[in-house]
Amino acid sequence: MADAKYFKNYINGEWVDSVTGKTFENRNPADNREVLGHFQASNEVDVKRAIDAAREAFKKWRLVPAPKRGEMIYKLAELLIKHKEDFARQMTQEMGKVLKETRGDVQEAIDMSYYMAGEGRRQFGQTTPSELPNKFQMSVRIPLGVCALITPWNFPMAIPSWKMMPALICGNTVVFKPATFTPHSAYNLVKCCEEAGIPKGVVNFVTGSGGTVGMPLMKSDDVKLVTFTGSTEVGRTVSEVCAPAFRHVHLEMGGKNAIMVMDDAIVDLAVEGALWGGFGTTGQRCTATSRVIVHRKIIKEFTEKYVARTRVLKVGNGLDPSVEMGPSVCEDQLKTVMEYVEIGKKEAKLLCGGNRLTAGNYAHGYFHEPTIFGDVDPHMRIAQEEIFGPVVSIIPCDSLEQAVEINNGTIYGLSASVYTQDVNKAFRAMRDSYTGIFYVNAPTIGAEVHLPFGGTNQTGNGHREAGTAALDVFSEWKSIYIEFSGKLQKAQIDDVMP
Ligand code: UN1
Repeated sequence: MADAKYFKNYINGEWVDSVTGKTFENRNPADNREVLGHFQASNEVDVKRAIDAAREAFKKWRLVPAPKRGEMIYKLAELLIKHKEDFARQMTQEMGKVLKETRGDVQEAIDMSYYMAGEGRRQFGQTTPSELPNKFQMSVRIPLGVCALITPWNFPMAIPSWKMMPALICGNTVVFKPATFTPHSAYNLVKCCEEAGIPKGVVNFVTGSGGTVGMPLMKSDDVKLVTFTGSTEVGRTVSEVCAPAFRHVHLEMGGKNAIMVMDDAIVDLAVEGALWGGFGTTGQRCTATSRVIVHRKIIKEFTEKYVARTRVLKVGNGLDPSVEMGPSVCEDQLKTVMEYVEIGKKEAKLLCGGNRLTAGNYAHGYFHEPTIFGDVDPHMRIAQEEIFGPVVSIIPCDSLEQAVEINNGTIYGLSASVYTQDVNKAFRAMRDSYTGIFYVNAPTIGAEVHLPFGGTNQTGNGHREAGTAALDVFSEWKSIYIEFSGKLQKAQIDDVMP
């Protein structure tokens, strides 16, 4: 383990040490004895250098034709394909989710790169008639400048790509601060940027903590936009720190997502959905299904089947292809899970799971049994607060209307779904659920890159990433009026009617 690799920051096209001379360890959550690498514990001086490099590089990058920028991003996508298997394995090692899912994570970055490469030839604006004769008008997108990307550990390559690719295609330069639990996946992405020929200073990479790297990024007047994915609590801080300068802030935060299972649903399908939505990524998705609202007429059948399937889920090291659920990402996250399980035991009825796993191969990892609570009241803490772990609450309901009301009754609004065979119910649930994402006969996870991703209420601040909506985050509109009348014409004042 002593030969674990030593990784550097990437500033202005050079791989450099932090001025602090300090590093932090990246460890495997499935076996915390395993040190995977040493990463720079950077500070505000490193951050300033990265911002200066990005500001300087912006002068040229914004003038590179967008289709050319797209070609580089396309090349980056091809490099991700080439390295997909290695990157997936390294991701499983550093954050624990199973190999199938980490392959999906890299694939999502590939998808986003191809998608945004294409935007190099679109980024459409509007042309519109003028109210005056011999006058032309249009709107065009312009880049903002330096963007700070502060990204989470649960989708270590996908989510950075949701931010980086639209930022770059719009002509911005970036300083990328990845989560401290997943610097290796971030490094892999940045290495591909370098190899794809993205010019020096356009993508800068600084590792370290939120306090020493994230905070100076948020406070810098040279940063035009901060895009952050993480907890609602930290998002509030980002918002507050950026508010005095009116710095643009894009936030993607917590969720308390629900599946609504109606009495006409195909129960087996709903069970599979709740299993994947609840325990995929060990419940560590902002879109994870943490509530299942089930019609009383079928709740017995649903619960029995769901519990039976959950009991046999194989928990373990995500590199083992037979494993279905990996560990929590770290000790703190596991503690949070355990605290909520204790709260749940007092509030509701424990149906399965409920314990940390410590025997045998589990001894050095952050493993917890997939856990289900029944008889949950929608107002209980386990039904209201984001847990970010393998804990699901089953909440009974008597009608679609009641299910929707329960679904809407949290401070979040990311994703929701309904299982029903009745098209009328499906459309009503779709219309009345106040969430940014909605599924019919599918769980609350599984978004694709070409539709907007984000949520209502305290999940977000009104923006969306992915899809063309991402372009609205990473560009400003400029409206342009061109006179070819050869005279002064006055909008709203001249009467041009014959
Ligand atoms: C997240 O929930 O944290 O929609 C991101 C999905 C993935 C992304 C999830 N494509 O499930």
